Amino acid sequence: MLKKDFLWGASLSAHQTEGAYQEDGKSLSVQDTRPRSRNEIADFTVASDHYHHYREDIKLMAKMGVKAMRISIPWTRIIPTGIGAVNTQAIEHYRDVFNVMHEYHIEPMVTTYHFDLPQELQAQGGWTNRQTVNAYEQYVRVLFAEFGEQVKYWLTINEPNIMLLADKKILGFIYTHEERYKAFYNLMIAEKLAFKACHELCAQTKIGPVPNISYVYPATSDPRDVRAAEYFNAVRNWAYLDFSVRGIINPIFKNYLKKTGIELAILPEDQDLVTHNFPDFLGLNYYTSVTVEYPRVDQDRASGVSDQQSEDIYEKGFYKGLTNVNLAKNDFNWTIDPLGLQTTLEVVNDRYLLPIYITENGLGAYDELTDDHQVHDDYRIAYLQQHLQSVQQAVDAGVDVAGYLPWSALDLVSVHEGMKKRYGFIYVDRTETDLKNLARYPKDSYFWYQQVIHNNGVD
Ligand code: BGP
Repeated sequence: MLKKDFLWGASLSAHQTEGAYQEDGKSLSVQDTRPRSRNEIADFTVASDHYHHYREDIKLMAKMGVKAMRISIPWTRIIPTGIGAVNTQAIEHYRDVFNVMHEYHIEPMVTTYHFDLPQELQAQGGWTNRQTVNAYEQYVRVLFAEFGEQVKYWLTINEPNIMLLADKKILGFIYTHEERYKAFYNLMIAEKLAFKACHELCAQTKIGPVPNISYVYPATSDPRDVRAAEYFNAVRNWAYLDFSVRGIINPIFKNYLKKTGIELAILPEDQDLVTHNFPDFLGLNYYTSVTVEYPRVDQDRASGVSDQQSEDIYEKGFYKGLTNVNLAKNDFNWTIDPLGLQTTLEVVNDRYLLPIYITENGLGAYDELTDDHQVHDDYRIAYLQQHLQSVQQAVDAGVDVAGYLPWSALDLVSVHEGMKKRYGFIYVDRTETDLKNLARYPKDSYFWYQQVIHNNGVD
């Protein structure tokens, strides 16, 4: 049974929905400048035009019955130069967004940063440069001071693990091994500074990290495969949460780094910050599980280390991802593993014992709008239903899951696949190349979720 005050919601990120990419003083982020095909550039500049449709979108969310809505604020709107002057027009915009949410009794859950670093900071080394940490601290202090009264739930940095491991796909460039773990350290310090600033500036507010956590399975019981899974669990999952919640560098991760030529330690001047500032809850994004084996043959690494999809994972001498043949796949070849969510929740609970909000979970698919403006997305309903059953089983097993905010509130531009891959409860009428009229149409899953919220769970 879910708690009476279970936080039902839905999620979005700014750069995938807002558009208005150069309006009201916004500067360019790495999402605006990363290399894309021509069609895709047209995509991101307008996206779902949520910047101009937010009133309508929030109203539709309210009608669906959500109690919370996760959005992100673009750093490039608040502080266009990355560090320095604050853009008051942007402050007014988000003040109104939160006012509208409150009008409809929706709690905002706000991600401070979702893959969209100001280009100006990227040009100076981005997360490999410690200056970016100082800039982030200034930025989040502005957010907490301006919106601390309006926002009860803050999320720090969206999926730092996927951002670093799938760098090519998400950011458009590849980190060297050294750079990746320099950036890891700076991101983790930045997050600690956000915990500290939030607790100092807004006492009524709660803050948590938001990594993508998927339990990693060994392909077989061959002890080498089991060790491969242990390594990848540490590199992909625990390194991040151990830093945030326990204030340590995960030992298996540390050993992995050492074997690859990197000595990572918390700097003496950061020690106090790291061991005294912790999250109030965990935000957790989950799409599918991951399966790895010990790599028996050496191969070239094409890009990064891993992606959400297992086939891309490779690190010589440690692990190699492979498709789990026991699982079904979605339209885009991602495996579907609802039981994996239950396992992930139970393991995360076992390790960290904090309330968990599922801040992303959903199915990307090719949706079709009928002539009478309906979308019969029974496949999405099936996916969400099965994952919610897993959430409820985890809760029955003692895990404190406090909310569910699936991806996504409305159709948006997918990170990997543009506009053709849809996740929303609400259809946005446009295609990859044709902006059409951007009208909003609730899908079948919208009405299904309305009922789920009303019943406080699924059967
Ligand atoms: C997560 C991101 C989201 C979202 C989602 C789906 O990693 O936080 O921004 O995009 O993945 O991925 P995709 O859009 O590639 O299907």
